[in-house]
Amino acid sequence: MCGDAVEIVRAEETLIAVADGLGHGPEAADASQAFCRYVQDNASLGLEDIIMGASSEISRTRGVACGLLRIDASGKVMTFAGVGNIDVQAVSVNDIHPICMPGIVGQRVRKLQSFEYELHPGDLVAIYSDGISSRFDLGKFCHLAVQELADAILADYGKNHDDATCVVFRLAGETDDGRAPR
Ligand SMILES: [Mn+2]
Repeated sequence: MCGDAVEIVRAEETLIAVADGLGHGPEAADASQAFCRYVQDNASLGLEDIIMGASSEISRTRGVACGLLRIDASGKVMTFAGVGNIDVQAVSVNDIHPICMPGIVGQRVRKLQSFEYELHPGDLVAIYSDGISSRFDLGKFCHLAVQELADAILADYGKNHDDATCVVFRLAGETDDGRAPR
């Protein structure tokens, strides 16, 4: 069983959740899936409220590391909040380097912080669990369509002793120089 889980809630806004249950096997999967259910049921809350609420909701489980990424209805603003070893890389005109707070959701979360960024058409963003080595350079994969890109990152940088998750999106619309992004 995969100890990681992903939830993507698409309404006016888009919410992407990546969770890595502590350890591996069924108990890790139980934790990450419980986290994702909470996200699905509470997708309209603020990111920090989702994480705090989930932390008490899943306290009977081993707990998870998580990353939550929201793209607003305009598609122009991205917000991120996370706990533990979930990482984000982006190729954008802006510097997008959010960090996760220390802790384990479901066990102890002391402090949360969210990060807000402006997005532009063509921006490419990857959010991934620590089963993917963070040494990869997302910019080198830019020429690929998003599914191929996620597959390539998993194939080239997935660790073989951990569950691995990688979600990639590219913002649609016309880029500033008039090119349509792939
Ligand atoms: Mn992991």
